[in-house]
Amino acid sequence: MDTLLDSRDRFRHIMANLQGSRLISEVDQAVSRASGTLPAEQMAAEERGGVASRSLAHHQVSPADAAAARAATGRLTWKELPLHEPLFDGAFGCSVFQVPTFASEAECEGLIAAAVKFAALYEGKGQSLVRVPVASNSAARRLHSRLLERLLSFLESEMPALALSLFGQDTELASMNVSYSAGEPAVNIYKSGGEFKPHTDNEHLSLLIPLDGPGAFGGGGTAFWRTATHIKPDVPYNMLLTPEQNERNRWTPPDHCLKPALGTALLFGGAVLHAGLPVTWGTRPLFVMSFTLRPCFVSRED
Ligand SMILES: O=C(O)CCC(=O)C(=O)O
Ligand SMILES: [Fe+2]
Repeated sequence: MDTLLDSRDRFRHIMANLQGSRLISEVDQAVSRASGTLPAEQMAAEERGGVASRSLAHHQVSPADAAAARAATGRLTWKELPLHEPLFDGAFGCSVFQVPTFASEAECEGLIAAAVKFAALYEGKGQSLVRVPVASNSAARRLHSRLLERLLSFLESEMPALALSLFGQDTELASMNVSYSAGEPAVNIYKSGGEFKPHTDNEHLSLLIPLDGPGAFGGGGTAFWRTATHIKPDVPYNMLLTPEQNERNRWTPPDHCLKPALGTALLFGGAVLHAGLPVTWGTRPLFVMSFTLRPCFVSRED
């Protein structure tokens, strides 16, 4: 009974949040750069911050990092790309959200530098996509913690209805337990020929951040499909496609391909079908993090 009431309350809360909310259609929010503080400047201020005093679900975040994350979310705007009509008001699983300038240029550069330094460890011979786990080095870990903190603050303050529907709460997200898709968070480095075939990430939320602008490579970009499969109807479909079935000439064209500016966050739910399209020249570095948040239960000794 309690559970039923809880879920009804939760639903009411979601609907209340949606009244007049920005989530119903594609809307650009007004830019609130009241302070005019640039992320790079905030970063410099953060670097002077003190020792970690609280943990962000496995991550040590300095008070300065946490404060800067909160301040930084106020300047962020977002827009929604609905992949198809939601089945009901407040269904988020079928949209891609874009948050420009989510990561600063300096943060993108820092992640590239850290990934490139360790790429050789994860690179197979002739491989055109290398996935460098953030766990491989402390510089990348620190940048990842900062981005995660910023994302959770952003969700709490700017997209509480989304947070509530995904995680079951819209506050104290940083105290929840976070788990990631295997090998993530990571920096994907695509070279010519590199691609990521269509798939779903199957976690609560995926965050992609291009670390370099669309001028740095040809081809590439993240493709999205509206439907659960990208295979033409004449191909016999099963959940585990053979490589032959998954040939590109058997794909239906993607419904969208996004190549946003460096530092833009792309956010989407775990059921959204997407792919990294083949890079034809240059290098395409991308931060990727698919994660799930669960309540942090504390065992009690009676
Ligand atoms: O390259 C992309 O845009 C997509 C990458 C991706 O989907 C992944 O790493 O899970
Ligand atoms: Fe993915």
